[in-house]
Amino acid sequence: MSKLITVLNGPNLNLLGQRQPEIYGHDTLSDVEAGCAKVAQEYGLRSELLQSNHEGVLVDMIQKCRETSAGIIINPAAYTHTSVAILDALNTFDGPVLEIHISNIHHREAFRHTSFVSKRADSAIIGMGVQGYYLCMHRMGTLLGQSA
Ligand code: CA2
Repeated sequence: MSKLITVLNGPNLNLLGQRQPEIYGHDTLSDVEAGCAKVAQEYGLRSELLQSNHEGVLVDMIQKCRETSAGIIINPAAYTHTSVAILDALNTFDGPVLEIHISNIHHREAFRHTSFVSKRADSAIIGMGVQGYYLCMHRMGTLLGQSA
């Protein structure tokens, strides 16, 4: 069975492609799911995309990854800037963790300039639109020693 990469998404990202396209673009989360699956397949990996608007549910999802997943790609959305609980959960996960932000958080309000998750993430991609998810998946392929 091929290794699973979990792509976790935080609050409001279910609205991707439906609001604020000037910041987040036109692609939906379903488009991202399909794009991630395609790149994962190139590396002989599988991917699943999950989204929740609730901090505790995201913590539960991360804990489950300890048993199911070889790597985590995470866009924690607003919880990026607030959640010690998500950071603590990620610290219990042994595999690679890659952080992605669609927008360039450093060009935005000061409260978006800090990331708790970056304390744990092995790398981060910021401000490359949804392409950032696919770049993270390529990086997962490399980190997990899979050839494209
Ligand atoms: O740029 C990113 O990916 C963010 O993680 C997105 C979060 C924001 O709180 C972070 O500071 C940066 C917000 C996600 C909201 O997603 C929406 C998508 C479409 C329409 C409305 C919200």
